[in-house]
Amino acid sequence: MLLHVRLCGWACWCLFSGVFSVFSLQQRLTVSLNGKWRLSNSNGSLLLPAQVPGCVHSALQQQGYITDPYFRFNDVSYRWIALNNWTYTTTFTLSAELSVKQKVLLVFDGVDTVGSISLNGIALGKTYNMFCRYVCLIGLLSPILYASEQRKAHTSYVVPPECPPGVQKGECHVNFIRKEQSSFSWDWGPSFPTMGLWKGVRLEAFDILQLVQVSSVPLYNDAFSQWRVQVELLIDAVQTARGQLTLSIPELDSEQTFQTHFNPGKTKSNFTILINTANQVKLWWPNGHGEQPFYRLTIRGFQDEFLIFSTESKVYFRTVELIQEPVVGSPGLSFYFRINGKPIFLKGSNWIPVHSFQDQVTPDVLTYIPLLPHVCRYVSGLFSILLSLMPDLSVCLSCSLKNLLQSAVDANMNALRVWGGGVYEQDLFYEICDELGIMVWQDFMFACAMYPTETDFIQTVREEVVQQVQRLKSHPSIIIWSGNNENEAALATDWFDIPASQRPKYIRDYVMLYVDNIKKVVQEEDQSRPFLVSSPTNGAESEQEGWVAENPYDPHYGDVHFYSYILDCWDWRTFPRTRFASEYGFQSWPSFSTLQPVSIKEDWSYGSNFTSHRQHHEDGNQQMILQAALHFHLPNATDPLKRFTDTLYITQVMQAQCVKTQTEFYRRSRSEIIEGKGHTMGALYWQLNDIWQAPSWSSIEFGGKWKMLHYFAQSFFAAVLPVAFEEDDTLFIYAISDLSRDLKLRVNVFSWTELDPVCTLNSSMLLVPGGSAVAVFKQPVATLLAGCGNCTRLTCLLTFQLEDDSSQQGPTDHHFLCSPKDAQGLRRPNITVSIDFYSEMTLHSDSVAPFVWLDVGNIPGRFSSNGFLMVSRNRTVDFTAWRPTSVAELTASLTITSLRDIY
Ligand code: BMA
Repeated sequence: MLLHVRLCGWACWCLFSGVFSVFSLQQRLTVSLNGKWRLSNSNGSLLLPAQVPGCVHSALQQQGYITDPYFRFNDVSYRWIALNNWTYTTTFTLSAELSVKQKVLLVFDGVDTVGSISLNGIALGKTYNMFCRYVCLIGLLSPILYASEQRKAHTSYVVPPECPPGVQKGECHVNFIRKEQSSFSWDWGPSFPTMGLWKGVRLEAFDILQLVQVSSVPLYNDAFSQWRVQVELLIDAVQTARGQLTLSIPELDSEQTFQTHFNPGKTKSNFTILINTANQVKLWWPNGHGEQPFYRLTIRGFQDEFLIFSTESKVYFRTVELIQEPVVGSPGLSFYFRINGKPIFLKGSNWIPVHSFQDQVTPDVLTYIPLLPHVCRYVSGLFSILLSLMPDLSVCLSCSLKNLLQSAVDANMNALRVWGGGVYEQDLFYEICDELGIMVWQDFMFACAMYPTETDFIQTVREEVVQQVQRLKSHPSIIIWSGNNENEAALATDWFDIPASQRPKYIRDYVMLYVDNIKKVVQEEDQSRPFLVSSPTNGAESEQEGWVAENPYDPHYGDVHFYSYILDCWDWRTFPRTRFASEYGFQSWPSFSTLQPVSIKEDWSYGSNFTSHRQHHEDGNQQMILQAALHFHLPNATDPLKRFTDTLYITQVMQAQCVKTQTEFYRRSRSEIIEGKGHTMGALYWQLNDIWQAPSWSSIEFGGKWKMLHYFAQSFFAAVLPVAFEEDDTLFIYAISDLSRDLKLRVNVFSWTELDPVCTLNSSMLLVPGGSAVAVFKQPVATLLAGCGNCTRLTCLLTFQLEDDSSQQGPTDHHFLCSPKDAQGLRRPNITVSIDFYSEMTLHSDSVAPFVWLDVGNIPGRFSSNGFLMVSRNRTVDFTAWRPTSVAELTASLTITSLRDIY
């Protein structure tokens, strides 16, 4: 059989005819068509092998037609690829066994994006939506040309934005194609409008019926104090058949059998299994609040006592509620999540696509490889040989889902928002989130744009939503569905200069897409979790106002996105005291070792063409420098490379300190209402990860390396955290705790010139209830300094920590009494280091050193802490390598930078 896929994009289901006969379960056959296909461009001048799943860019690179698409300016140089049409072709033999089946389906799990599929020259179907599974043959159209044609055909009114801002070097009209919206460029990402069979292709052949999809949703009945599990089966049957279905969760002594019948074609049926109340059900909890236990659910189908299918899946029990109710002392409504009845503060960040080419995202489960001291000592030569034989691990680590999600949890996050301009992530992503206790705020894939509402567009979106909700709803990690990113705000605050007379039409379109269709479909498919129409939104209040609130950024309602690059980020008064901060952040540059492989020497200055090419946010490079200059001396080295790397460093210091200040403000606003605002219950900064090597808001670089911000996040998201701030020259320190604890505070006052504290203050023990932020210290700064040697704001700084009876609880935090650029007595430190065979690094410093940054270049791995304030002579830090390394390699690669080293 000759299978063609001309690219444009869906999952097609193609039906092959078969001979009727009755077979049992064992005769269901699946034949993978993944592997090597042929790929050609429209005039046939390029013909090459291509891996499926994969995309055209990856195939061209793998076959040596192009070099690394991420190198220098290749995002623009390789635009020709997405302006062409491409055809994927394969041949396969239909085995005798397969061809006698009653039904044979050709299934495409993901086609990117607009395509037509033919088999032996016969057209089978067309694809239009990257996010749908199609059953059918594929030729792919240029997504850029398709989007532009769709735009041209839409003559009655404009659907903005027409194009992204010039600084993004992107392509236009991405809102006209159901494809990853950021693939046409974003303010942190390149334009690589991909094409390909980005998920698997297979033949499915069966008799009688096959189980296409199983999902299960646990529901709790308060009145009866009983759990039940709603099981939904999507069954494809060849003919009407009667049968029995048995659901069982043996560990909970629960089993039920149902008489049922299967109709021909694809049908959905729901069954509910009641959980035996004699059992104590173990609940799934978010990270930091408990375990993530699951139970095995077995589903068996019988016909005439013959087993015709059997499958097993995991069930996790938890409830989720989004609470929007009046708040005492505050106008508006609360906005927080209750999991298993417990209010939970969401700590985390926003997730964007891990790679421009999704086929290069790896599932890799990292095994940490510690240095083996004895082996190392004697066979260090062997290690070098091993290293040279290893594949380039940094390539796969960069895209490892496990590595990124583990990094989120290791930074004490309990939530991630899968942002609406990317992709619905692969199953593995949600499975890992289930296992790690990461709560997922799941957007639907619409962002920063208006969308068409023609019938075919709405139809494909409805299919997309049905498929995605059915695929994902069994995951306890997903705690909310959210319709879009910032489209309510775009309408409310008129991003696209829509004339007042036309506004009602756009609002009608908005309501039609997100409320009348997406919301309705989601609620038909899943009643077990809340749905929000947009982010940011005023939630229930937006609904009252016809779904587009006058001000969706109102801090008294819903969630808020807040960015300000110009205002001083050390001044917490500039931040909105919102109910829930779902986006906020500052940019920084990744480290030199991340940039080096995609650049050359002439690129390594802050004013180079490369540096401005990779910056996709208007004035971004300048904003970082201006923000940094508010509190720090800027790098002034005469050596151009040192000046460049010092500049990368200072942008990371600035970002880490800014996001720390803002996050601490949100966490300490949890229990208070001030001037009618507060009870903040979420802090998700923008953004966790990067799609390529470029400046962005991320805390993890492309390649998996933690920026200084990510090390800071480990502290500012800690379960127990002390936070200091000033108001009218009075110093306040709050104890914030996710857990109920008796805590006391210790404050150390240091002079910038000395490594021993000038004085120490201790508070008495106080009960800090779980889930609260409590003031534990209040003193005018002048009084505090007067009692502490000759300290002034310019000569001294504070560190502080919480302790229980026996030990320190949570991290040590710091508070500067002036900008470090004004600090008197801050000297350039001499920091020496020794590294042992366990990759433990012992640092020795001869003076106070702020923002001490350890960097081992391109050795992948991470430190136990980094970017810290060194106020002691000695400090040990562990380095966990993600591939074998040696003391010699670490020693040769290690650089140490602190604030005073850059000027
Ligand atoms: C928010 C996001 C993204 C964007 C980020 C930084 O608006 O939703 O669209 O990348 O800000 O500008």
